[in-house]
Amino acid sequence: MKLKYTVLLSAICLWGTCGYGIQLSAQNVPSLKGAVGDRFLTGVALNVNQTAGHDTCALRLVKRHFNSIVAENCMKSAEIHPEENRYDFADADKLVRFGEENGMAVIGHCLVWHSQLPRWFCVDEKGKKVSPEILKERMKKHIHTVVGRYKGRIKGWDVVNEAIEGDGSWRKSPYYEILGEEFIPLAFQYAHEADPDAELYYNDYGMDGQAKRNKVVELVRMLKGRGLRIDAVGMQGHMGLDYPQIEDFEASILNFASAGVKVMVTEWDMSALPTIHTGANISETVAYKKSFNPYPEGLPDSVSQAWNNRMKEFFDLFLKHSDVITRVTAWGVTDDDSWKNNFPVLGRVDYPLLFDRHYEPKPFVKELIENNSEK
Ligand code: 9MR
Repeated sequence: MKLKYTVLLSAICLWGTCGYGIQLSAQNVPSLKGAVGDRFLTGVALNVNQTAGHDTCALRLVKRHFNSIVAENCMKSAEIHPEENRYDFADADKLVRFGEENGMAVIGHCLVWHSQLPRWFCVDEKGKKVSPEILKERMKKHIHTVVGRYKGRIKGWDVVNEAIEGDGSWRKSPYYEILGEEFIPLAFQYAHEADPDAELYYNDYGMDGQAKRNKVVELVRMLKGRGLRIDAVGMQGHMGLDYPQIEDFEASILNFASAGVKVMVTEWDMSALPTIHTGANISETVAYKKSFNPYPEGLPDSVSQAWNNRMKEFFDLFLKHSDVITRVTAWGVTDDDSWKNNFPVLGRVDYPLLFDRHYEPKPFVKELIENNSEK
């Protein structure tokens, strides 16, 4: 009797703390990954609070609904390689172990990126840019060490992140300034040397734009032309209620696929707040104004409906192109986890992810699960 009471009580507590998502966590209850099936991997980015095991409600959702994970931050070079002779693998190790224990495809993010780059990486002790030879050596060592550590355990790597501007020109990153565009094939070469079986990706935001789309196609062709491995292009998929146009997003999927690579939606989220700008470059922030943060207490039904309809439209697009799309990854578990609460304006309350702050699936996710479990 006492035991029954305790079990009942803990069930009520879990319900109260973690919401409907937890109910879905019970065995044999339909899930998002079940609804998607083998059409593509259903992925999510984890933060360190989650990989450390603290956010247990989120972890239950992750285990139930997703079959692929990626590190939101802990594999970036500033985190994993803060000083030239010091690596910090603690969080990344936890992430990889969690993925393995739960039979998930683990994705590595990211090897070469101008942002979250440790201060030492591209300069000498006097703060002057290092020579091309030194930067090549550093890149090689970084990539060989990180990729090598997880050899055979990571399905694929975002090798180069955000190297192209919206107008189709090369981003003038420290890598570019020192090595020119050559840093890109070098990074792919080093990654392949370190784990010949790992898939390799180019990842970027704003991929619906024509100029960037064309440049990415050119880049894929250049890498392939040199005999280098590139498996997929990652379209980050940071969206808003009024961008991107679904036709433009679709055109990019088709263009990338026809260049001979698979496509992944790697960082999917959709802001429900007024659009300030459409970029994802974290240095492009804007000062807070009350009018930028209109729904601190919750989304009005009309906005929620528009958001859900638009998310469904995009999800249907991903399903339509599941012959070329191999993974769709949400950039965080619940709305509370999202970087969008602080970008491009610090301190807003946004609603961009698949699960809400009570760990409940959003209506379009619920519908997707329910429709697909009836079949
Ligand atoms: O979501 C990430 C946020 O927590 C970090 O502060 C930020 C800087 O490292 O990076 C965010 O993730 C970015 C991703 O790594 C690359 N594409 C754009 C994402 C949003 O800025």
